[in-house]
Order: sequence, then structure tokens, then C-alpha cells
Amino acid sequence: MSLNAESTAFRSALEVIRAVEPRVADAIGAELADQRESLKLIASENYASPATLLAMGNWFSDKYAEGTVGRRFYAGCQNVDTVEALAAEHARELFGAAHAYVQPHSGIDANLVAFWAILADRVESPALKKAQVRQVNELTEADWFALRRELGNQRMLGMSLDAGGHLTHGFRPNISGKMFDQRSYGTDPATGLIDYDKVAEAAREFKPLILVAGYSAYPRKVNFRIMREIADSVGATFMVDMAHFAGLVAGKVFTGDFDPVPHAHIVTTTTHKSLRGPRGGMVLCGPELADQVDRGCPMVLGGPLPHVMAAKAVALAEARRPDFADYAQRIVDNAQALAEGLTGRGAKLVTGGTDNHLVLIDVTGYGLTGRQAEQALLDSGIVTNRNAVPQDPNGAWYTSGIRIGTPALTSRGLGTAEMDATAELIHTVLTQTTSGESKAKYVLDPALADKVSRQASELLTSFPLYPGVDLG
Ligand code: DSN
Repeated sequence: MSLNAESTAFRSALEVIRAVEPRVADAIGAELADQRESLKLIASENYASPATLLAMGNWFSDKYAEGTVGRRFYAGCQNVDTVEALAAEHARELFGAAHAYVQPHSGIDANLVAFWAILADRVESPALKKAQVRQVNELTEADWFALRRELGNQRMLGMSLDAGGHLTHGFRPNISGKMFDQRSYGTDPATGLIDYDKVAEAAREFKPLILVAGYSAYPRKVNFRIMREIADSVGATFMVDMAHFAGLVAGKVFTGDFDPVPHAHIVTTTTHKSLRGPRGGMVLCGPELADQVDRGCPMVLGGPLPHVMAAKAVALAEARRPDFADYAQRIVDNAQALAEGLTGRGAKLVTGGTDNHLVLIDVTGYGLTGRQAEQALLDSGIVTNRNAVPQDPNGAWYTSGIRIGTPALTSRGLGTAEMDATAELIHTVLTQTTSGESKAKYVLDPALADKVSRQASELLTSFPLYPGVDLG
């Protein structure tokens, strides 16, 4: 039997790797087997296409390419220029952005590039102008000292962590929290929704340089038009981190007031979540910030990863195809079916449901902590992650929530009927698990966990992962 191109490509690659370090080849094969068998409901994960994966495994990895397209600090970057320019072009077209910077290695990197572009534009450039010099090296020691203090003493307003915000939006364990004086806006305790009047009030009181919107655990849409109005009212730069929902923007599920690109001064994202690309980051902006953003490497980033930019170009080309819009809509349809399946069985969800790709279960209704629920579900073949809920009584480590997302299972082809079956499995495990003697301990009958694991596997049998890839 002749093998198809995908099987041949991956088999050949593993053969070459196996000849050097067989344990790595084995681990790669085992990872595919594990991913094929698990009911992956981690909201930030997905499955990139074989073309995207293959674009990363090549000699682009060997090239240094600091700088940007056509303006490099190294010679011989003509082919890197080709893929970087292609990735940026696809990103601009896909999102309707004036400028795209595709070098960030991750979401944190993309956010740092954006923060420093804003600081350069709003703080550094005026200081250079005032001192009548063109670049920082020309400042006197005293002016440089004063500028450094000013750069390190700016304000940021972002969504609180327990309301679903992200660590990189100015929280102390992340470098953004050490760089900025940060305040948070939360959600309405009664509804779990963003209260825009409260955001406006916080902005008026705090007067941030940067207003950040975006989340990793908020199950609703955000009105970016209103957020921009709030930013404008206090002279703040409006930044949106759309890492979680970039696929829904690309697929035109989030349009108008809910599409961040026309409203924000600058938008950051990862490329590997709902966008279904390689692991990496990206920044979109208008012409005003483009030059500062393009200084991301070496300002913030280490050398660009040309092999990953090649894969970004492939994945973004895929996202421009008409079937991606269908995929994006099915992500949301599935999340809503999952939410309905859970609430119909008595689960308590933060905000009562979802408008996007994720659902947040408040597991205190089952008498569990997030940590206990996460482990009990994992024992039962269901991969999720624990997450804080608003005003979480169990804190950020044990938490009281389970975050569930549908991008990965939707990529596999599961639909709303399978989401209802998934809700049944989750509800069964959570109702049958009891709290143990600590916030981490729990009791779940192993026979029940095995039974649910088998049911979860059966649910996946009609939806093979990478059906074209046979590793033999
Ligand atoms: N780690 C990602 C998530 O799971 O949401 C965000 O950084």
C-alpha cells in the first residue's frame, strides 16, 4: 500500500530523528497517541494542520534575522524576508489591519512589544523631542536617568485576574506588573459581566496610560467600541489582547463592536489558540505605532524564529479560506451546546453561559475546589484546567472553577451532539467526586473514572485526529 504525503513526511522525519536519539522519536510518536486519545478541552489549545507543523521543521531554524523585512542586521535573509512578508500580508488581510508584526515568540512577548511600543511613542519620543535629540544615546546622563524613571512609572488599567484577565496585563508575578503601576476592573458580582460604567469610573480616577482589554477566562464578548471611548475619554492608549479569541475574529464571528481591530490602537495575539496556527505571537496596529512595533527585536525579543514565521504564514493562509469562518462559528456553537448541556444538568456557570469559545464552571456547586475537579476529570480521560472564578474563595492556586474550551474538539470535527455527551460525562464525574481532607484531595471511584474514560474514548472514535497521518 502506498502511503499518502502526510504519513510519508512524518514517518520519514521520525526515522531521521530516531537514528540520532530514538527516545525523542518515541516521545513525539507518544505525544500524537496521547493527543489522539484525550478529550482535550483546554480552552487555549488546538491542533495545527500538518502543513503548519511541517513548515516548522527545517533549516529556517538555523538563520539569524534580527531587524525586519528588508532591514536586517544580518546578511542572507532574503528567504526569511519572503516568509515574514507573507505572514504579515496574510495577517493584515485576514484582520483588516494596517500593520502586522509576526516575530513575537509567544503572547507574553507580543504584549511586551506592544507595551514598549506604546511607552516609546507616548513617553520616550516626547522626552527626546524636549531634549532636542534624535535618539537615547544622545541624552545627557541626567536626562536619561529622568527618562528611565518616567518609563518605569506609568499606569495600566486591565481586567482583574479572577474576572478572567491575564497575568501579563500588569500583574505582579509577571514583568508587566513590575513595569507598571496597575489597577484592575472586575465584573459585576450579580451578572459576572463587565460593567462598562465601572470601567469608565476606574479610568477617570486612575488615568492610565494604557487601557487593556482581553481575557483568558471570560466567557462573553467585549464591546471594544465602548472600551475605546473610555480610553479616549482619559487619553489612554487602547490595547486589546485577543489571544484567546483571535480565531473568532479571523472567522468573522466577532464583528462590529466586538472586533477589536478597528477600535484598538494596538492588538496582540498568540497564533496557536483558536487561530489554530503554530505556537507564537503577533502584533497588529495602525501606522502611528508601526515603526515602534517593528523595533520589537532586539528591543524586547531575541532573534526571530523564521521557521515559526513560515508556519504562521501557512496557518494564516489557511485562516483566510472560507471554511475557517465555518470552523469559527462551530467553535461557538459547540461552546454554547456544552454550556446548555451543563446548565441543563444543574451546573453553575460563570455568567450563566457563553458567547465565545469557553465555559467556566463554578465547581463550588459540586462541593469541590477547582484543583479537585481538574484531577478527577483528568482521571476520567477529560483534560481541562482549573481557573479562578470572580471573587474566588479558594484563591488562584486551588481555585473554584474549571475552564473548558471547544477550539480543539471542534478542529477534530465534534459537533453539538457530542458536546451534550461531553457535558454528561463532566457532570457525572463532578457529581460522583467528593472533597477529601484537603483542597487538593478528593475521592472518586476508580471504576467510575475508568468507565468515563472509555466513554470519552468512544466519543472520539468517529473523529480521528490527523486522519491522514499513519505513523505505522
Ligand atoms: N496560558 C494561556 C491560557 O491557558 O489561557 C494564556 O496565556
